[in-house]
Amino acid sequence: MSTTGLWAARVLHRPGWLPAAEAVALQARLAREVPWTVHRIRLFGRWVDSPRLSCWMGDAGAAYRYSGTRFEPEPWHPAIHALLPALEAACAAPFNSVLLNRYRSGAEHMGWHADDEPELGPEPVIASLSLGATRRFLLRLRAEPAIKQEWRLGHGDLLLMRGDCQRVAQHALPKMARVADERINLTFRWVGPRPSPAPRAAGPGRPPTGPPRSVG
Ligand SMILES: O=C(O)CCC(=O)C(=O)O
Ligand SMILES: [Mn+2]
Repeated sequence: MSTTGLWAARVLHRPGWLPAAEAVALQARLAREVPWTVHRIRLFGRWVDSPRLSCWMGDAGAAYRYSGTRFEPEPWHPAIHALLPALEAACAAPFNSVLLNRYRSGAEHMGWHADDEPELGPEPVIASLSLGATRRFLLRLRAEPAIKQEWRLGHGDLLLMRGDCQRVAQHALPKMARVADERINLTFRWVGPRPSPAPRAAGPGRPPTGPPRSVG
C-alpha cells in the first residue's frame, strides 16, 4: 500500500532549500562557533551520554525539557538568527528556539522518539534544516510501527513536520556505517505559549530579549 497520502499532510521535504554555498559556509561556521556539548539523556531508566553533540539555542526564556533534563537556551548564533525570517516565511510558522545536533560520522545517530514535549503544544510545527552528509531519516506510525517511510536528508534540505505528526508518529536518524562525513541538523521549534493570532505579521512579536533580526 502506498503511504504517500498518509505522510503528505504531515511531512514536507524541500531538497536544497538553502543554496549549497550558503549551506557549506553555515556548516563550517556552526561547527567552529557553537558551544557543542554532549547532552545527558535518560534512556530506559538510565542516564547516558547522547550519541552526538548538541546545543539548545533560542530566545531567553525558551527553556526546554526533554529526556529528563531541562535546558536553558544559548543565545542565538547570529547566522542562525539571520535565517529566521526566510524560514518562518517558508513554514508559515514562528520559531523561538532551535535544537542543534552534530553527528560527527554515520556512527552517531538518534533513536526513535517524537518531539511531543508539552511545551511544544499539541500540533507543533518542527522545521529541520540539514547541513553536510546525507543521512536517512525515518518516520513510523506509533499505532502500526511497520508502516514506515524514509527520506534522505541532504545538504541544505528543509523538512517540515506538522499537524498531528508528533502525536501519531515517531522519527529516527539511524546509524549509517559507511558515512564518514559530518552532518549538522537544526530543528526549529516554538516552545511555550504561542503568540496569537498572527505571530509576526503586525509587529515584532518576539520578547524584547532577542537580538535584532538583521544581524548577519
Ligand atoms: O537529525 C535529525 O535529522 C533529527 C533530529 C531530531 O529529530 C531532533 O532534533 O529532535
Ligand atoms: Mn526529533
